Amino acid sequence: MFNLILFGPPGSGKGTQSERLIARYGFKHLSTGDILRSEIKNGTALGLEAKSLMDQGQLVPDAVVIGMIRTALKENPGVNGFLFDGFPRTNAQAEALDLLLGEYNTSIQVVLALQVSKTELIKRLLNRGLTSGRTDDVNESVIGSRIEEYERKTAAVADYYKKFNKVAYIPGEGSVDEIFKKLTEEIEGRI
Ligand code: B4P
Repeated sequence: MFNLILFGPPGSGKGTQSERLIARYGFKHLSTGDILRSEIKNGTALGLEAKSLMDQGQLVPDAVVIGMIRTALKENPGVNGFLFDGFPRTNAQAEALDLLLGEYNTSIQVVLALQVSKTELIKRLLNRGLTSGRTDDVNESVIGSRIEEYERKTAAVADYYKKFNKVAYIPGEGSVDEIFKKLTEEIEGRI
């Protein structure tokens, strides 16, 4: 199994590049953002709890997202690898993920960390907000809070994986094709 994390701030291209990586390599895509938005759409209790936090640009509690990933791993036996998109977002989530993968005798091979300037992130998210219908993309102050949450709680996740020599930094500005090429080069050097 080849498991990877696509890492980066909100708007860095995780969702965009995940789609292409899945089409190329057949990984099972696990996006905690997508799972949470589906819970909201279905009006579940978990969705209701998540919505108010997401609308303010805050992270959903660790226990909730770790539980979602535990379920997703159980529901997908026999895949050739997982692509984690938007997870882990805290060190507690990273530690939990290592333990969960250990239960299946597997681990994370690489963390691909997309690097994008703050100005470009804000521009992309506001632009997506024009068409996405995502309430967390339309308001610049909510986008600012998401970037702050990233700096405060998520950026340190890269340091956690650096200790195990698993992080590759990828410039995330330029065309989607150029960035995809760099991601595939990193993956193919490790597969
Ligand atoms: P996510 O769904 O993970 O959303 P995101 O980080 O905003 O998006 P992403 O990074 O995938 O977007 P992309 O760049 O592809 O999270 C949403 C919320 O859910 C979080 O704020 C949090 O509240 C909650 N949540 C999720 N996971 C959680 C967890 N593990 N723990 C706690 N809470 C959690 O796309 C952005 C835009 O850029 C697009 O319009 C795209 O077209 C454009 N773009 C992409 N690449 C580009 C390029 N190269 N050039 C120009 N534009 C580009």
